[in-house]
Amino acid sequence: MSELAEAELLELYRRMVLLRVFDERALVYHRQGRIGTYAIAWNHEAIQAGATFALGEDDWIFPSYRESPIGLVRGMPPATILQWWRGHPSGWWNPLDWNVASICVPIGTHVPHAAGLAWGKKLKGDPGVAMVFFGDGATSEGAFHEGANFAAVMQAPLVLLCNNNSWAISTPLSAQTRAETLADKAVGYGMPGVRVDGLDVLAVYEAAREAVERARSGGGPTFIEAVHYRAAPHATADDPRAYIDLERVEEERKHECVGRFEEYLREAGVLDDAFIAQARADAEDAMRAGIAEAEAEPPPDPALLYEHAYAEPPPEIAALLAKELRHG
Ligand SMILES: Cc1ncc(C[n+]2csc(CCOP(=O)(O)OP(=O)(O)O)c2C)c(N)n1
Ligand SMILES: [Mg+2]
Repeated sequence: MSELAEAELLELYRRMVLLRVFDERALVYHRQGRIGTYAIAWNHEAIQAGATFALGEDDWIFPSYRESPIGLVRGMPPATILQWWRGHPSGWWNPLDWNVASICVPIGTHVPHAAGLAWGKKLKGDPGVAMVFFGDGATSEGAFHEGANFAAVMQAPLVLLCNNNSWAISTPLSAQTRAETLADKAVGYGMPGVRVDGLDVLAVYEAAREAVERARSGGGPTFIEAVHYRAAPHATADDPRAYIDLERVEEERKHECVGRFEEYLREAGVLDDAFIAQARADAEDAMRAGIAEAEAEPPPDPALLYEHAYAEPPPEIAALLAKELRHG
C-alpha cells in the first residue's frame, strides 16, 4: 500500500478524473467547432497528476501543449484553458497567479526557461523548485540539451519530466535516438535519471517526490522518464492510423491509467462507486460551466494583436487596425 494517506489517494484520483474529463470534453468541444485544434492528453493523466502531486503550491510547473490542462490541479478554472484553445486572450493567464508558466508549443524551448527560474530560486535562497514537462521528441532538441546541462552545472532545483509516449507525431522513438533509454541521457549531464511506468500514478508520484526532495535540499536536478505508448492521436488534426501500431493502441487503452488506479483503490477499500460517480459529475459540471463561461466572453479587441508589437505602428498597420476596428 502507498505511503499516502487515504484522503491524499482520493485527492490524487479526483485530479486524474478532472484531467480525464477535461480531455474527453475538450475533444467533443473541438468536434462541435467550439474550440480550435486540441492536443489530446488521454492516458497522460497518471504522469500529470502524479508528478505535480509531489509539488508544493509555491513550486513552478512548466507545461508543454500536452499538459495544457495541468493548471486544473492548482484550481485554475477550465474556462481559462478552454479560452487558450479558442485563441482568446483571456486564456493567457498570468503565470504568477498559479505558478504555472505559459503553455509551451515550440518543442523544448521552455526547458531553459524552467532551468533559469529554478536557478533564480537557488540564488535568492528561496526553497521553491521547478518541474518542466516535455516529450520524448524534445530530447532531440538543442533547447533541451541547453536547459538540462545548465540546470546540472548550476545545480538548479529542477525536475525534468520526460513524457515518453514513444511518438513525436509520426516519428517513433527508434528514429529519435540510439540511446537504450532516455533516462540514460541523465548520465551525460551528471544528474540522476530514473525510469518509471507512465501509467502507474503512484510510481510517477514516488519518483517525483524523491526528485523534488533532492532539488529542494540542494541536490540539483533529476531527469525522470515516464514510459508509455500514445493511445490517442497526437492532436485533433492527426490521423495516426497511417503510422501507429493499432493493436498496441488497443492493448494500451485496455490498461488505461485512470481505470488502473481506480481498480487499485477499490481493492484497497479506499474508493467506492459513490466517490467515483461524484468525482466524474463534479468534473463534468465544471466543464459545462467552463465552456459556457468561455463562450459568453466578448470577442477580443483586434487592437490587442499589435498592442505589444509597436511603440508607434507603421502607417500600413495603423490603417489595417483602423479598418479592423471599424468592422469589429
Ligand atoms: C521547435 C519545434 N519544432 C517542431 C514542432 C512541430 N511539432 C509539434 S508537436 C511535435 C512532436 C513532439 O513530440 P514529443 O516531444 O514526443 O511530445 P508529444 O507530442 O509526444 O507529447 C512536433 C515536432 C514544434 N512545435 N516546435
Ligand atoms: Mg512523444
